[in-house]
Amino acid sequence: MMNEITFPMVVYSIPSDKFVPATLMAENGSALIASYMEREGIRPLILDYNTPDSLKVIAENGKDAFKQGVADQLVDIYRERGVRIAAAKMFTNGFHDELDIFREVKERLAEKGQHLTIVAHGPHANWYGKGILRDYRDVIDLISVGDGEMSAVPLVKQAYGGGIDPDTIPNLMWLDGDEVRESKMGRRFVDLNELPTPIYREDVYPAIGSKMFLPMLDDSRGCSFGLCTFCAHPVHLGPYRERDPQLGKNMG
Ligand code: B12
Ligand code: SF4
Repeated sequence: MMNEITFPMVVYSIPSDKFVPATLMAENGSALIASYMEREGIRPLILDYNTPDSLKVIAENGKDAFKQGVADQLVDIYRERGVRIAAAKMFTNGFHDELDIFREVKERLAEKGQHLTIVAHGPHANWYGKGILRDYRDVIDLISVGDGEMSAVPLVKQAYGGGIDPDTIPNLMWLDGDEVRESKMGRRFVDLNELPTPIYREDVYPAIGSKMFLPMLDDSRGCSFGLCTFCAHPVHLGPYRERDPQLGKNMG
């Protein structure tokens, strides 16, 4: 039954050397997707490791021990709740550590016959998605490109239904043999005026109490200029779209 499904969304962007204080801010995109999940009776669980507690453990025990602790915790949660699909937000910071953790989690679950599908999203997954699919095919199964609003719920429903058919879900990339494929549904862009309120409750987002709580107002996405060669925003965020300023005023 759908209401017994837990959908975990891991947020991990702890850099290998210096710490970036902005990682301590509450995570906007996962809290937004959590809202779509709850509407459908799916239980979202945001596992945000960008916290002061993580830094304490790293300072006291070192990074390897910390990573091992994260992997152990994820294995326990995914086993206990029979998780079949999980999300991994990927920033450039912490990218390789996150891969190490998920590789171990996948392997340990597979040893007990539990297959885990991992969908990567976020800035690093968007920019380097094709390379990630080819180079880390043992870890990452799908990449969510751009807006996740239209793809997250169907992915979870299919994962617990008859199996995932990525061609029926927009904004996805995956590896087919050695070729990177994109969904036949193509790219879709959400209407920002229809965005729900992100969920920052502790039962959904257990680490929220230790985050800097400055919620982001998603007032625009995309870029219609799109000519700056160094910039990936036009590629994955699509054309410039604004949210009705009145909605922002009401939310405030
Ligand atoms: C707002 C913002 C911030 C805020 C974040 C606040 C918050 N509460 O989340 C703050 C100021 C904290 C911040 C900090 C930093 N940021 Co910043 N930030 C942005 C910005 C402008 C918008 C991000 C955003 O909120 N988008 C809207 C939300 C709703 O989208 P989203 O989070 O991407 O979520 C979508 C997907 O992830 C997906 N999704 C989510 N869950 C799931 C689940 C499933 C199953 C699926 C299918 C999809 C899916 O759907 C969501 C909705 O569409 C982006 C640029 C951009 N326009 O993307 C840069 C950007 C993400 N930031 C960047 C950087 C570098 C940083 C910092 C490292 C800066 C610094 N030196 O301190 C820190 C690191 C923060 C961290 N967590 O590690 C880079 C990342 C580069 C990279 N490759 O990693 C970006 C891309 C800007 C840039 N071009 O340089 N940032
Ligand atoms: S830097 Fe990127 S987002 Fe800004 S105008 Fe250039 S292409 Fe658009």
